[in-house]
Amino acid sequence: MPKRLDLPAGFRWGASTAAYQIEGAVEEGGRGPSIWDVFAARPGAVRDGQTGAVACDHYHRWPEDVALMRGLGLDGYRFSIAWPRIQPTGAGPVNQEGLAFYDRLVDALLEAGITPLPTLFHWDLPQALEETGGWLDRDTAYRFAEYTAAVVDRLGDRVPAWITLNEPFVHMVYGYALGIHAPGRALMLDALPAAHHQLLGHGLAAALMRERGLEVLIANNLTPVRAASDAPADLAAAEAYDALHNRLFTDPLLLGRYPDLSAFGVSEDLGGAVRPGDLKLIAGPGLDGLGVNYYNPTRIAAPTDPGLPFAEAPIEDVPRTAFGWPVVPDGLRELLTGLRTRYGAALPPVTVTENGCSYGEELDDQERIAYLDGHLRAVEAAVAEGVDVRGYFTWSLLDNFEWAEGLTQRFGLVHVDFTTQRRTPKASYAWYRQLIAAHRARQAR
Ligand code: IFM
Repeated sequence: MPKRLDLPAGFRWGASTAAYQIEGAVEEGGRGPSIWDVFAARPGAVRDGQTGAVACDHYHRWPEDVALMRGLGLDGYRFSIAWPRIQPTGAGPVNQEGLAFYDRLVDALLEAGITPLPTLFHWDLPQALEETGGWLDRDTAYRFAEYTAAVVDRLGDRVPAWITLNEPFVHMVYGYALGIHAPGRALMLDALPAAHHQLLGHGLAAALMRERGLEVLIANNLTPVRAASDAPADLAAAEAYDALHNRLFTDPLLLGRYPDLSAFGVSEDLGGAVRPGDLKLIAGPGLDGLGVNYYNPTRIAAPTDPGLPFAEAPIEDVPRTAFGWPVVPDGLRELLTGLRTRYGAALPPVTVTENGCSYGEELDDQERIAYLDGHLRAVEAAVAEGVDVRGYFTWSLLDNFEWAEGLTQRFGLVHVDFTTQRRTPKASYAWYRQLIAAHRARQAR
């Protein structure tokens, strides 16, 4: 039985997924190729040569997946919309069959009493846009707004709140700076325009969603940054890393300015990418909610290589997930309270839009239960310290395609046999269901 958690009335319980990680059916329904189809086909790009071509076959099995969500008693489901299903070439005519897929999904969720929380961009850029520069090209931001209009005009009558982007930091660093995710460019600091253009796309999309009375959120991957020691060189390195990982993606949204990146030798206009008026557009009248994706803290030391102003240091003496990620639940409390300290009244209500862990194939996944319990206790502590946290969406509903790691990292509450597509709820599924039911029963009293 889950232990009692004191979370506010109306706290929303959810689970998250993303299109390329679960849908499969990459050549069906008029979908065009995405950068992930092309990247995953490159020899050596993804572990064991796996791709998202089938993944969880959710495109065909979504009714079963909605039934699993209903069984959990979720308040909300965060999924992403595949841009190449809506605009196969990233611009121009809208593919009605693509919209119809999400239309049916939204209706089924509502019928199951689950509020849809769609993300408009979770890394699967139409390949045609990569060929004109991807997010390095300013024009992609305008194409993103055009695509957003097509989606919200169809679904906005039933979907009140939207997430524009998922983890623009990870997309920029892994996709454009290091080349370990699609589109596979290794530009190091020359990748920074991809940060600005994603945020510009957010700003343009947010403006048109607000005109339609919709709520706007973004899901940022954030990490509390800990200096390896109190030595000035370590502290300065930690500050530089914090500016790059966290502040680059929240300061413009919440404060209307970029952080000081001079430690990287980068100018305030990110090498000329920022034009007059952009920051006003990005900040707009403010977000309706900040989505926080938390996995672990980061420990930073003074640089060992002259190319960057920081070096990552290991976090010692903590358990690790199958991915090797450190398990530090209190880092979530530290992150949430740190956001409030940093942004004060400018911080909108927060929703934890991702948090979870990969472990082996066992159905009796007690490690996952302990992980989730620990992190929810960190949310409870942050709420007790005054942070306005409105919900928790675990990553992930299903075991799925974990990007460069292929099908080897299992984050699901539900086990997926990728040969038969059989879904089997794990012990964590029953635990989460009981937790949600107990919370709801207390509210009803
Ligand atoms: O699977 C990813 C997800 O797509 C984005 N956030 C982190 C998850 C685990 O790596």
